[in-house]
Amino acid sequence: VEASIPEPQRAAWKKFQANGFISQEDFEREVVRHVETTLARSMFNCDETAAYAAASLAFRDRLITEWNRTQQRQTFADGKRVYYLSLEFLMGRALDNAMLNVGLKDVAKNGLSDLGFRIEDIIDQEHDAALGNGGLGRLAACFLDSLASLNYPAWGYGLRYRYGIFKQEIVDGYQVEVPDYWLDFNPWEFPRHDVVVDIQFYGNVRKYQDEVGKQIAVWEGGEIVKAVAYDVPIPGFDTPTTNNLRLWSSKAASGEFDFQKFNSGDYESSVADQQRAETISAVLYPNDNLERGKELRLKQQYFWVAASLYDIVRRFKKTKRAWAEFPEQVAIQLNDTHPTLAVVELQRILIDLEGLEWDEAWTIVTKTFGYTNHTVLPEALEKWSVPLMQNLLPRHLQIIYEVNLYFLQSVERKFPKERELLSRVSIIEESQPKMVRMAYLAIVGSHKVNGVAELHSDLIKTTIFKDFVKIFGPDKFTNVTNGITPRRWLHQANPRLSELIASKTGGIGFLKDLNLLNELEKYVDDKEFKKEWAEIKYANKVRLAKHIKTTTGVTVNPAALFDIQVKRIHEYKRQQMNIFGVIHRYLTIKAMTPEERKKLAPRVSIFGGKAAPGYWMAKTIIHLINNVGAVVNKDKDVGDLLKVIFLEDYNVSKAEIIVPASDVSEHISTAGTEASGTSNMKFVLNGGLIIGTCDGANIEITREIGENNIFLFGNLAEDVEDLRHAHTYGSHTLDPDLVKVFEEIKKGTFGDATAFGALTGAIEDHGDYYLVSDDFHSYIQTQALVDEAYKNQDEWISKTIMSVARMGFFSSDRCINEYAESIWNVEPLSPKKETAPGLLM
Ligand code: GL9
Repeated sequence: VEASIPEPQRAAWKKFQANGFISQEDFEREVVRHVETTLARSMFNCDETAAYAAASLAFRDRLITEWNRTQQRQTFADGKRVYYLSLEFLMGRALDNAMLNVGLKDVAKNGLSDLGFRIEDIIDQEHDAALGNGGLGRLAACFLDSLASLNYPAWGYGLRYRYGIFKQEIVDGYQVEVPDYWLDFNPWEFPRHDVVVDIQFYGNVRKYQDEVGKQIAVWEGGEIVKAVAYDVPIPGFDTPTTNNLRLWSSKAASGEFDFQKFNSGDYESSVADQQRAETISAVLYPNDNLERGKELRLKQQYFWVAASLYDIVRRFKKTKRAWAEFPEQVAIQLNDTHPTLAVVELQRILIDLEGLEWDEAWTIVTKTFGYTNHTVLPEALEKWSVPLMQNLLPRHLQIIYEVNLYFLQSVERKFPKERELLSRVSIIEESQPKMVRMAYLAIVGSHKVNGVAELHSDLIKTTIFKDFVKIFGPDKFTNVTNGITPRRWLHQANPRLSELIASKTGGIGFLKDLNLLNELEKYVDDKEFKKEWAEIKYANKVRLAKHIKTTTGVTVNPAALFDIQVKRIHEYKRQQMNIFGVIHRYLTIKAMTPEERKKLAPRVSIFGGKAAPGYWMAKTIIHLINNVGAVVNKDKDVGDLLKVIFLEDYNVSKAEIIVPASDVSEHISTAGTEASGTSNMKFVLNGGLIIGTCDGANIEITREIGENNIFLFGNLAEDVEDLRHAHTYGSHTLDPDLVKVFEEIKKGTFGDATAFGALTGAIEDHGDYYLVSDDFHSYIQTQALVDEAYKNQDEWISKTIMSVARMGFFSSDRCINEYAESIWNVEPLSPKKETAPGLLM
C-alpha cells in the first residue's frame, strides 16, 4: 500500500516537522507538557517517577525525530545494512545514555534542577532493561552503541521478553529469584502495531511435482502466532545517527481470544490459547553458558528468527533488486548459535516461497551470514533433538538434512578415505535421539566464523572446530577481540575521570577515538595529575561504600583495598577459589600478632553475580560467600583488615557504580575456559588493576598495558588437559593451604559444613575439573604481591594511569570496524547528507 504523502502536501509536513529541543527552556517546556498532558498530572502531583517519565519522554521525542531521519537516509542511500541477531540485549538504563549521546545532559541537569529535581535521583528511577544474562548480552548492547556512533546502517533484532533476567535477593545467605517485570512503564519502546508477522509452527509438509516436474514443498497446517514489532531507538554518540533495535513480542493469531470457544462456554481454553502464544516471548532463559534443549526455547528462537527474516526480506524486496544481490544489501551476524535457524529459514524462503534453485539460494545464504562463537564449554554448545524439531519445524528439518547431505558429499569428495571425518562433522549427531548440532550448521551456513579473543579464536580452530578448518581452510575462521563502549563504561559510569582525561587529551575526542588515551602516558609521573586521579578513585570508592552500607548494612573503609569480582557465578569463573583465598586470608590474620596485623593492607573483598536458578553448585558458592562474610565482618580481631561483601542483584546499572570503584578486580577463570571476558576491560579502563589468569582477553590486555601492570598467575591453557588427566589417573594431592581452608569449613566455622560438602568434594573427590587446587598456591602468592604493591600508592597510581593510557584497543568501536571490514563489508553512512523528502522505510 502506498502510504507516502503526495508532493503538493509535503511542504506542510516540512513546516511542522518535529525537531526536538536544544535549549534548556525548550526542555523544561517539554517536561511540563508531558507531566501535564501525557501523564495527566501537575506540579502538585509530580514525584520523581513522574519527573523521570516526563524527562524520558522529552528525550524519546528527540530521539525518534533523529531515528526517522536516519531510517530515511539509510533507505535513500540504498546501501548495505547490518542485522545483528541476538537473543540477548543487556541494555541497562537508557535515559543517562541518551542524554550523554545527544550531548544534552547539562541542559537536562539544569532544566530538572529548575523544576525542582536532582538529575541523579531522576536517573535512578529507571528500571534496567535486563534482557540478557551476562557478557554475551552486554556485548550486543555495546555493539549497538558503536554501530550507531560510527554511523553504520545497522539494526538489532531480538525478543521483547516480558520478564528479563530475574532479580536476585539474598535471604539468610541464599539466592532467591524474583521475577523482573519491567514493562509497567517503558518510555523507550515504540509499539509498531502495523508491523505484524504471522509465524507458523508444527503442521506437516506436502510434496508434489509441478507441471515442469519441479519438486515443490508446502508447509501446511499447524498453528500461527503473531509477532508484533517494538522499536527501541539507539542514539549514536555525538552524531545524529539513531539506529533501531527491533524486539518481537508474541501474540495469539486470533486476537484476544477465540470467540467461538468463548461463546460455547469454553472460556478457559480460549484464554489458554492466547496465553500459550504470549508465553513465547514471556521470559528470558536465565542460563549462562548452558543449554537445556527445552521446546519453548526452540520456539523462541524460530519465532524471533522468522519474524526478523521476514522483515529483512520485505525490506530487500522493496528495492526490486535481483536475489543474487541480496548479500550485497544484507549482512546478518549470528550472535552465538541461538539464531542459527535463520540460515535454514532464509534457504526455505528462497526455495519454497521465491522459487529459486537450491544452489542459487544456498550461495546467497552463505554469503549473507557470519557466525560468532562465544564459548568452548561443551555444555553450552546447542544441540536440538531431531524428533523435537521434526514436530515443531518439519520443513526446516528436511532442509537441514539436505544441507547436511550436500555438505557431507563435498567432504567425501575432498577427503575420500576419511569415513570417521564424515560422522565427526555431520550436522546430525547419530545419537539416541539424533541431535542437530547447531554450531556445525552455523559454520556450514556462514562465510565467516569468529571467536571473541585471540586465545579463544585459536582454541576453536584447534579443538571444537578443528575438522572444519581442514574442510573449509583457515581463512573462514577469524578473530575479532571483544570491546566495550567507552561512552557508557567511562563517560557515563565515571564522569569525573572522563572529564579529567578530556582536560588532558584535548576534549572528548577520546570517546570516539579511544587511542587518544595514549596522551595520558605523559602524565604518569605528573604529581598534580596523579593527585586528581587518586582523588577520583577515592570518591568512587566512597560512593560504593555508601551503596554497600545502604544495601548490606556493613561499614567498609574506603581507604582499604577494594578487591572486586562481579560476574555470573560459575565454577569455571572460580568464585570458589576467591572465597577460599579470603578464608585463607582470614586464618592468616587470626594467626598474626597485633604488630604483624599493623603491617597488613586492609582489604574489602566484594562479590556480586547471579547463579542460574537450576545451578546448585553456583548457589552453594553464593551461600559460602555470605556465610564467610557473616563471620568475618563481625570478628573484632579482624576489624577493618578484612571485610567480605556480597552485593545483591548485580546488573548493568550497579556495574556503573561498582566498576569505577575497584583497586583490583578478579578475572580468574581456569585457563582456556573464558572466551574473552569484557568486565576485565571495563575495570582497567576505569583505573583499576586486575588479577587474572592467562585466559581470554586478559592475554591481550597484558600485551597492551604491559606485564608490569597486571597480576597474572596460574597454569596455562596448554597444560590444562594434562593436569585434568593427572587428577583422574594419577595421585591427586591437594595444595596444603587449601587443605587448611577446607578443614576450617568442615569444622563448621562458616555454618553447617554439610552445606558446602559439594564444593569441597568437587575438588577433593571429583577430579577438580577447574584446577582450583593446582592454581591455589600461585593465586595466594599473587594476592600477596597485590598487598605489597598497594602499599606503594605512588607507583600503584602510575600503573593505573599507564594502563588506562594503553586501553584504546578495547573500544567496541575498533571491534565493530573490524567486523565491518573483514566480515560484513559495509561502510558507514555519513549523516551530513541531505535527506530525500518523503521517503519512508
Ligand atoms: C560469553 C563468554 O563466556 C565471555 O567470555 C565473553 O566475553 C562473552 C562475549 O563474547 O560471551 N559466552 C557466553 O555464553 N556468555 C558469555 O558471557 N554467557 C552469557 O553472557 C550468558
